[in-house]
Amino acid sequence: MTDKPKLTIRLCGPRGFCAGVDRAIQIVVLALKKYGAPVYVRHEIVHNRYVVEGLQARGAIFVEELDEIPIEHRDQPVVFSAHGVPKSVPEDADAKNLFYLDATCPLVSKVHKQAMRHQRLGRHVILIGHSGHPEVIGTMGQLPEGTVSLIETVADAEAYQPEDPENLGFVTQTTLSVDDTAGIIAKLQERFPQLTAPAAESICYATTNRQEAVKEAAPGCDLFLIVGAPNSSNSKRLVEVAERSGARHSLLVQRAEEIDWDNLGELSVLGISAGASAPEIIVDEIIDAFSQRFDVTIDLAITTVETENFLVNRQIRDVELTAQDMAFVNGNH
Ligand code: 2E4
Ligand code: SF4
Repeated sequence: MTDKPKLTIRLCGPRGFCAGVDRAIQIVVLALKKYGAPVYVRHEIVHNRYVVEGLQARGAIFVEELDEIPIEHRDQPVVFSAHGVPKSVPEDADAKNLFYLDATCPLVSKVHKQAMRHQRLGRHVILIGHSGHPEVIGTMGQLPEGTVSLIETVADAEAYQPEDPENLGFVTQTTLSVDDTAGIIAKLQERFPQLTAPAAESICYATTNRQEAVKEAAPGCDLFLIVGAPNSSNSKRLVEVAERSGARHSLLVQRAEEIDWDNLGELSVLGISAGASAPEIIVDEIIDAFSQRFDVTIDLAITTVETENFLVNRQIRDVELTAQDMAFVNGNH
């Protein structure tokens, strides 16, 4: 007999690493193997401190801009993060004679292409997204200044005054709230019936699936923990989805040590999911921390199974990963 209080953990699936994150981390690990340290990475490869520190320990150096790469290291590779970069970044890398590997998620690149297609067909581009986020900076930076307008909210969609309302096309950031975005698009379509949608959905499969799983699991949860970082757009959206879908309270947590055990309130059902950049090893760490204090039963809340897999850049496909490398790349080490 245990005297610990009973706790049911509803563990969402899919959760954690998506195919784009897996690929981006693999690119840095493969580059380190093939070219040796240091490998520079422009911006956090994905928004997760554990991943960044793990790569630093292997010899990666993170910078925000290419200018930070010392001249004597300009023969070492630089990797662009999964969030994508404005066109000016590869141009600048070429001008500096740098060798770069682009780890932009293929689904972000797809949005870039859709934005360029709108523009080629004479449409002013509306980008729905969050100001200042690196993916938004990257997508806006595919097009000349003044040819993209950023819309963040329904209020922005209401106030927007385009020069040519008949010639508009939209794309979105890949990690937005599915429901909020639908509201913004509905408002834009109501005001501009000619507005052209992208040929394919911009919010990606991983964002959609993680939100759907949280939505299903949230009703009746006393607390919903989302493993993820405060600068991770997709993780923050999961916190909102949990609260809106019926969890009494939801929190973003980066590591088990952050949990404020004395202030969790009455707990009998706990939801757990993880953003696309959060490694599974941290989910395990958090479940272990609860198991030390509660008599835990795990209830899997799985809405779909993902099989997506993205190939890494041609130049590094010949490098082999050890089992330990693979465990790190998959978030299990
Ligand atoms: C690229 C695109 O965009 P977000 O802040 O959610 O990035 P994060 O690094 O947390 O997640 C991976 C990722 C990267 C998601 N979409
Ligand atoms: Fe790509 Fe979607 Fe993952 Fe972002 S969340 S890296 S767009 S698969």
